[in-house]
This record gives sequence, C-alpha cells and structure tokens, in this order.
Amino acid sequence: MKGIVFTTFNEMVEQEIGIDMWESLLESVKPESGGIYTSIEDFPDQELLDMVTELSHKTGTPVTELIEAFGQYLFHALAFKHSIFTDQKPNLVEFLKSIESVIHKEVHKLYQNPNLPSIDWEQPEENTLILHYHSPRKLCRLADGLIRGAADHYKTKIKMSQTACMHDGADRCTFVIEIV
Ligand code: MNH
Repeated sequence: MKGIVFTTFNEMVEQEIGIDMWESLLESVKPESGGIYTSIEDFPDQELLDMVTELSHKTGTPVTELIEAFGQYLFHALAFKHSIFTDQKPNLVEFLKSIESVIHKEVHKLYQNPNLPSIDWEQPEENTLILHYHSPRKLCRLADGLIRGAADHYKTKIKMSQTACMHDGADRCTFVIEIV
C-alpha cells in the first residue's frame, strides 16, 4: 500500500484521537517502517492492518467500523491532493463511474505500480449506480468509506447496500448506490 494511505491514517489518528494514541500504536505494533512513510513508496498492507487492529483493541471500536471511517477520511485526503478528479466530474454518479477509467488510470502515472482494485459499474436507472469492486486485498469496507466520502464531497444523500462480498465467497463485492 502506498505511503499516502499510511500518512493519512497517521493524520486521522492524531487528529481524531491524539498524538499519544499514534505513539502508543507504534509502541505496540513496532512496524518495520518505524512509522515513517513517504507518500509514493510502498509499505506492507499488513502493517496498516496491524495498526488498525491495535487501534480497535485500544478503543473498543470494531475493525470494520475503523476501516469504513478511514475510507471516508482517506477520500477527502485523496480528493484534496488530487482535486482535478472531482473538479472534472459534475456529480457523484459521474465521478464514481470515472474511478476505474480515469482516476485509477491516472494513479498509474502518478505512483509507481500502485496496487489498485478493479471497479466496474452498471447504471440500471438514472439514480441507481451498481459498483463491482474486486481486489486481492478484499478492502470492501475501505471502498464503502471511500464511496461515502465521495457522496459527502458532492453533498449527495445516498442509500447504499452491499449485495455481494468476497469475504462471503463471491468473486467480487457489489455495492448498490441509490441517490435519494
Ligand atoms: Mn482509490 C487505493 C487513488 C478514489 C477505491 N486509490 C488507492 C490508492 C491510491 C488511490 C493512490 C493506493 C494504491 C496503492 O496502495 O498502491 N482513489 C484514488 C484517488 C481517488 C480515489 C486519487 C479520488 C480522488 N478509490 C476512490 C474511490 C473508491 C476507491 C471513490 C471507491 C470504490 N482505491 C480504492 C480502494 C483502494 C484504493 C478500495 C485500496 C486498494 C485495494 O482495494 O486493492
């Protein structure tokens, strides 16, 4: 996972809880990186998952909830750093349809061989978008948070359900997003 994901997680922990919690996570997890991340370098996914798991132990918040909250926070950090992607798309649906074809495609030019998911979409009705997420990392809880972060950015109310999940054996995770 790229360092930008780790630095954003560090920021979220310090901002939402405090620097002592960040120090205490490093103390408990003792990550190989020592907690020093550069945005474009790669760091082991396990390091992030170990820190989220430790944060769950220390706060009592379930890991899935922490990953979803991190997804929302991460979206705003990514959208801030790469505002061109949201600037170019007039609304949430058009933005979400562009993740694979535009955003993640551009990410390949901005970051050395990123580990990106594949995201397909269907639009059965004007106000309904179906997103299919596939990744060996099975981070559908992060995807859920990123989508909610994007809806927040576009000030668009959504109703979202996940109708299939790789953690239940499906070959991809499916999100049904309704603009309400
Ligand atoms: Mn997106 C990972 C860029 C919006 C889904 N995304 C990443 C990474 C970058 C990135 C960089 C880290 C790649 C790596 O660690 O090697 N993503 C963006 C940018 C935007 C963005 C610049 C918009 C601005 N991404 C979105 C949205 C979704 C999404 C919206 C919602 C489905 N991205 C993901 C997921 C991952 C990811 C999920 C984690 C990797 C994986 O699941 O395999």
